[in-house]
Amino acid sequence: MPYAYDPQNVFARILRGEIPNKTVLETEHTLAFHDIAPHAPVHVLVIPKGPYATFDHFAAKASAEEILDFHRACAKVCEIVGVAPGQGYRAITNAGAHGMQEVPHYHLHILGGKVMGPLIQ
Ligand code: D5M
Repeated sequence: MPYAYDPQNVFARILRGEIPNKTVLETEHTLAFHDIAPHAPVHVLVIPKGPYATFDHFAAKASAEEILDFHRACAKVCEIVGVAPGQGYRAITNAGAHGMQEVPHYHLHILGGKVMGPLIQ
């Protein structure tokens, strides 16, 4: 099945400026902002600006420039919010129904500021 993307998802609306966000970092291809319902003292979402629904969609279809920009932005976010270098963090992504993904635009959660619980519950 080909990859699909819903342009009405909430992160697409943030990227179009239709919904406000608390920006941590913006680059040419990437936006990072604070999660609206944080699960930890630090909870930042990093998203590509391109229309990618999941991690695998992004990894398969984005350009090398977008992929590099995204990961360099993630590293910069870790530095800005003080988790790396530092006490560390957890970076996770959910995909699809089994991953319990709520927003169908690829995003990496960067969580920190406390010791995380077990990964699998
Ligand atoms: O996680 C989706 C995440 O997106 C979840 O932690 C809430 C967050 N969210 C939803 N709407 C907003 C807005 N408007 N601003 C910031 N954060 C938001 P998932 O991995 O898809 O389950």
